[in-house]
Amino acid sequence: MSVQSYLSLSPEVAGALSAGKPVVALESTIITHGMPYPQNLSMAREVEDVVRANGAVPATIAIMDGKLKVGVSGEDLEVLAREGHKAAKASRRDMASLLANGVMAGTTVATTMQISALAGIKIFATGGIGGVHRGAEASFDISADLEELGRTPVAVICAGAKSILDIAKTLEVLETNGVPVLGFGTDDFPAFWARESGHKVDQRFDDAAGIARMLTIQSDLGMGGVLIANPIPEEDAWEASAIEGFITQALADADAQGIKGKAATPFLLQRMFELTGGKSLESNIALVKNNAKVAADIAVALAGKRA
Ligand code: PSU
Ligand code: MN
Repeated sequence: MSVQSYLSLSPEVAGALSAGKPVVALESTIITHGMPYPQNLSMAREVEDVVRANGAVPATIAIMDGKLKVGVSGEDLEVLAREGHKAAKASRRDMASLLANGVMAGTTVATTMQISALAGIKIFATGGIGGVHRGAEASFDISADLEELGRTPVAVICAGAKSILDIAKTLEVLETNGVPVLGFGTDDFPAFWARESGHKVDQRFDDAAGIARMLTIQSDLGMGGVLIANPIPEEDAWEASAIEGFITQALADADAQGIKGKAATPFLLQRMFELTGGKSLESNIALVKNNAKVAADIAVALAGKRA
């Protein structure tokens, strides 16, 4: 069967894509594994609303009913949010097995990029990407997101990488994989809850039009993904020093409980939620919405260039 036969596009997304209208992909592991219910559901709905309010069509992507769904319905969003950790977490290697067994799954950044590319979507907004975990020199735990960014031509708008990861090593691997790391209005690569990590981005762009020009050239050159790092809004940001203690504690807890592999990121996010009395989640939701806005602006600028 053709690749297309595994895809199921909502009528709205299919219509927008064939008309050349701006579309922004959204991932679903953030719904199933990244946030607790019911905040995950309200976040998912609000982020779709932000994309619409800024002139683009949202396409939340998930694996459901034996299909790669692009633009899940309101009911499907609710099913994903309630299912939470009972759903699978789909990375690149899981896709064929999940489809073969008809298993429901949230899609990670890597898998959402893959499915976006199959559907013809160029822009994708999320919170934070996976990266090189602290201690990776022993565990070898490096997210498949970094490899996918190197090969799949989709631009990912994120708030950087969380400092539960090793940000310096994450940036090194992105460089090895040939991934441009752009700062949106910043020279410093943001650290998710904090606006700065102390590490530089490759290039800074101050508006969506500039990014759209860059993405057009990247595509003309036949190159892979681009990472666009957009700092969390000032009013929702933490000082790096204020959050480091919680991160150290969360990492120590993961170690003590022997949490590793694909369970690591969801566990650390949940521990951060508990340790910060829910404040890490409020910031997380704010930064995802901020990324959705920038992604919609870039998608609109790109659609204008093609028109
Ligand atoms: N970071 C977050 N929230 C998330 C994730 C990362 O703040 O929900 C999810 C994304 O889907 C990302 C995945 O692609 O975790 C990375 O998982 P891993 O480290 O196992 O590759
Ligand atoms: Mn991993």
